[in-house]
Amino acid sequence: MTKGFICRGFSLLATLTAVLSLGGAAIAAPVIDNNAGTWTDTYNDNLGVRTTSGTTVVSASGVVKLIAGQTSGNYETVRIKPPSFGAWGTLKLSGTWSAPADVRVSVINALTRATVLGPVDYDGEVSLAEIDPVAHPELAVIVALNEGVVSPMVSDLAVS
Ligand SMILES: [Ca+2]
Repeated sequence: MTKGFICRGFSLLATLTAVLSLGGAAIAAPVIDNNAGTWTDTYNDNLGVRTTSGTTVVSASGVVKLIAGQTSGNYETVRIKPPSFGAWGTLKLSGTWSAPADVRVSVINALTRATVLGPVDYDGEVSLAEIDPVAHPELAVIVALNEGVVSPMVSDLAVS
């Protein structure tokens, strides 16, 4: 056994210990369920968020919200491309906000970055059924947050 191997072994052990010590509450996000054909991000980490502007992922509480002092901002998801998809279904957000205009969503082709839907006020589940899965095999969602009566927080985002 070489010294290098031992070091790598300890490093791996340290990594595993770090992962295990997070306990059952840690959910690797986003979660892709190939059987259900869903892509879900619960924001328990920032792995599903590609970029932020004026917003922040608060992993401990599992939400995305405006940075303190900001009245607007946005974030973009990583590429959404669940292999089991035959067709795009819906975009669904959960969280707290005071009016549909506080949360506006756009859907882009993650490869060409062309907008394929929106921006629209989020007023309940958005159908993605009109989006051609052949022309647009990978999508990304851009969520724009605007402070209303309350500061909006998105607690999860699901695409099917
Ligand atoms: Ca959450």
